[in-house]
Order: sequence, then C-alpha cells, then structure tokens
Amino acid sequence: MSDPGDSLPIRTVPTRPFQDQRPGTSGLRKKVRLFQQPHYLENFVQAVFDTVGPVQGRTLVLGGDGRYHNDVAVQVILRMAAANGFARVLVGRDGLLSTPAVSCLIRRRKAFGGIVLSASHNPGGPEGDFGIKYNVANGGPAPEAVTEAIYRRSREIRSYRILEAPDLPLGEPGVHRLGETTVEVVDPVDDYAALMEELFDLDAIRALFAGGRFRMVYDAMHAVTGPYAHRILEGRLGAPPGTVLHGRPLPDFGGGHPDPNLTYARELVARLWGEEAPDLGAASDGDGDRNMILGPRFFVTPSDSLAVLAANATLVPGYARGLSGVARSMPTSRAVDRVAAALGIPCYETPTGWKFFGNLLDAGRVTLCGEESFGTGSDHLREKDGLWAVLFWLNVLAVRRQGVAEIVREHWARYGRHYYSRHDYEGLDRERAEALMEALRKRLPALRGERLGGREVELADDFAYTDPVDGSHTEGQGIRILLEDGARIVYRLSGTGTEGATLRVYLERYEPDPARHGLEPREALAELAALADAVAGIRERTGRERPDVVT
Ligand code: G16
Repeated sequence: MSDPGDSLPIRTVPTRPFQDQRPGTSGLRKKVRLFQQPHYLENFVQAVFDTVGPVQGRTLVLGGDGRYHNDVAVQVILRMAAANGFARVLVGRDGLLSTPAVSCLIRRRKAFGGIVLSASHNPGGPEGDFGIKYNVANGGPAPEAVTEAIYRRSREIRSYRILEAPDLPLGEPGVHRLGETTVEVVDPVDDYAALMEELFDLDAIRALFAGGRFRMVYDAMHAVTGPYAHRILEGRLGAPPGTVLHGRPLPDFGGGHPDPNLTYARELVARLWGEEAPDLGAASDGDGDRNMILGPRFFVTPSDSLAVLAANATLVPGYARGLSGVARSMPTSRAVDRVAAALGIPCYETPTGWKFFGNLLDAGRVTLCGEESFGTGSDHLREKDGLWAVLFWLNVLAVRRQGVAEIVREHWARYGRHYYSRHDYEGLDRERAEALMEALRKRLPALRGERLGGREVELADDFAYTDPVDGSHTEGQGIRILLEDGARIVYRLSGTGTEGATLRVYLERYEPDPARHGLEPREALAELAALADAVAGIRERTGRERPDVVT
C-alpha cells in the first residue's frame, strides 16, 4: 500500500458556473478543448457530488474508455472524490473501464455510484470529444430527475473541493491511500468476466470454436473492449489469436470512428463481405456498450438482433427460466413486439436513452431490452453491453449450430420482417433543425386522418412517456407517424452530438410475406424515405441531398 499521507491539504477553489453543462441522452458530451478549460470538469464533478450526496463514507467506481484526456480527468476526479469524503474509490487499471464494467462493479461491489468517462462512439483525440456520466447505485445511468438536478447545481456552483496531491500510479492493481480515502486499482476485466461466466455456457462456445471449424472476427476499434475481448474470446473461449482486431485501446482510437456500424467498421465489413468470410463478425464502440452483429455478407439490424435474442433466450443458461418482459426505445423497430406477443409477455416502449430502462429492470418487469442504436442488454446490468450481446449470439449459435443469416431468415419467416433503416443528417445548423421539428409538430393535428402514399395516417404524435414504475413523465421524445399498413416514420434530434444538430429519421415497414423478405432495405424503404422527406421538407430545410450516415 503506497501512502501519500493522510494529512494532505484540501483546497476549496472558487469558480464561476458554466451555463452549458446540461447532460444529454447520455451524460455531458463536449469537445475535448471545452473540457480542458480551467474548472470545467471540476465544476461538473462537484455538481454531481453536491446533487447525489452526502457522499461521505461511500464507495465510488471510476473509469473510462481510454480516450484522450481520460488519464488527466481520472486523476482530477480521484483528488476531488477524496476531498469530498468518499471512503473508497474503485478505479480501473490505467483509468480504463468499459461502461458495462462500471455498471457491473457498482452492482457487485455494492458501490454508491460510478463515473464513466466517455463520449461513447464519438471520435477521440485532442480535436475529438470527451464526456462524463454519472451512474447510480443500481449500476445504471442517473435518471432524468437526477441529471436535471445536476444541471441546476452546475449553474449555481461557486466552488469545488480538491485535494492537493500528486498523481496516483494506476498502472497495476493495488491499494493506495489518498488523504482519508482508499483508492483500489482494479483489473478492468475480472468482475465482468466472472459475470459472463455465470450467464453463458462458455464451455459450449469453446466447443464451437474447437478444431477451427467456426471462425469469428471481433473489431474492438482500438477502444476499450480490446482487453475484455482478448481475455474472454481468445483466452477463455479458445478462439485463435487474431480473432480480435484493433485490440489495443488508443487515445484517438487509431484515428478511427469507434462506432460499430457498416460505415465505420470498414475493415470488419470487408472481411465479412470478402473471400472465406468468417462465420460471425462483431464490433463494439468506444466504451463497449454497443454491438454490431454480422454473418457472412449479412447484417443483422440491432432491432432484429434484439428480437432474435428474445426468441432464443431460453437456450442460454442465464435466461433459461424465460423472460419477464422486454423493452425497446420508441424508434427501435417493432420486431421484438411480435416475439413478446408470441411469448405472452409484456413489451414496453420507452424514450431513447438507456436510463429509461432502469426502473423496468429494477422492478423485474423486463429481462431484455434494446435500441436501434446498436444497444442490447438485460437485467444482468443496468447498461447496454456490447460483448455480452456477442456472447449471447455465440451461445445461440453453439446450441443451434446454424449460421447467423439462417437463424435470422427463419425468424423472419415465423414473425415477418421489419425492414428498417435510420438516416442521419449530421452537423446541421441547430436553429434550422429545431425549426424543422417545430414545423412538423405544428402539422401533427392536420396529419391525422390524412393520406400519405395512398395509406391513411393512423397516428401522428410527439412521443411522451410515463414511467409505469415511478410515474415520472417525459415529453417531446420524437415525432412518429404511423400508417395504416404498419409502416412508420419517426423524426428526432439526437441528444448525443457535440456539433450543431443531428436529425435522425427512422423508417420501418412490415412485410409478413416470406416471398418478399429478400429485398435490400434501401429498396424496400425507398418510398417511405421519399414520404419522410416530403412530409418534413428535409432537403429543402437542410439543403442536404442525402443523409450522411445510413444504418
Ligand atoms: C446513447 C444512449 C442510447 C441512445 C444513443 C443515441 O448511447 O445511451 O440510449 O440510443 O445514445 O442517442 P441519440 O439518438 O440521442 O444520439 P451511447 O452508446 O452513445 O452512450
């Protein structure tokens, strides 16, 4: 145990509030250079501690995805946690912890809360993005009432408390003293790997890999999941070295964009569409909570992935007893709704943001949940979990001994196919984007009962949600237009961007007839995309001819 002494001075540093510290869909995300301003990070952290406290005598979990500024921020937060009276801080080795691993540690070690340093899938590096998010004692993101209270506190803050102390060495697991606080440097993978052991039949998956007949490639995108994937996939499951691509976490993610989709996971996609493609391709994002699943020349939409996992859950030991219910965010396709109906279990529709699943999971109302934005998770944690989703797929593949595409096509044949696509218009002028949404909102009453593309509009509203567990109410969560044949268009502004505004348009069309399941989504959704543009005047209002990213 190293000991920089118990009597280190605590400084109370005068500061002035910043007005822009309102957490978005998932914490506070800004450009790195904003976080580098004097007092910026400190103000927000103090606002968190003031809001969630008293913190004296409590345990805090701390870690991040290793992006640029992670190392600096971790040391500042350790000193502030000590000055504010936390009894113990569990920090990942080198300041690294994936988002699901933070959730896991909070729950397993019964911590009071945790801080995740990440801007998720947003690019890193000095010109990139940084972020900070607070998770509560259930291991999940702080609910909206808490994030709003943090925001209010950030606008009135006048000082923060920090210990004067040198940086702690975080390169090896071990225990240190920082003033009165115990800082435990933990291996980032251990607790998480133990939890995966409890949920999955890892021996069956190991047998799947044995003999080299089954091959996979996992792209860690030079982000946080590298060490997790090396240990679990190549270590525990015996997949050959080289299964994990880009496995070393780098502060700028190797210059890449750590977003697991067909646009940014280029090398992985090339492998899966190339000669001798592996049987499974998968990727995770910056902080390890997202996942993408691919078969040879086959992309599984996140919405379909959730539905397939729900339909096959009882094949996996951790879920063999069945599901209590499922949940999806509103813009996510309704594929999982059909599985829930067949199983006779409830299906909840929540606003975008993992925090909205927390109460449902805590109350035992749902076991699995997911989002179109490449997030899937379950009641094992209170965050979405990228590698968990990959292990779930592997477990299903090990039991069914069929290919990814075959499993999904059989699923469509049984439940029908939900053609689905999301079109993102990034970096728009914020005022213009808000004007577009406002104009749509004004049109809603007139849209109801109107005909679009020859079908009647069955529903046109601005999504609002009342949490069935605690009654909390949220409004303005996205405009949805539902047509009589089940087709749906949803419009929202993203709550995670750091530059201008991102307009997301979600398109979905249901096709029950297996003879028509072979279309390309672009083809199947072309008419709906044209309608979406006509209704909102996207091209005219944004000056954009086409979306920047299609997923
Ligand atoms: C976060 C949230 C997700 C949300 C996603 C996109 O994910 O946790 O619930 O679906 O952002 O949100 P938006 O559409 O507002 O940009 P992550 O992986 O970025 O933390």
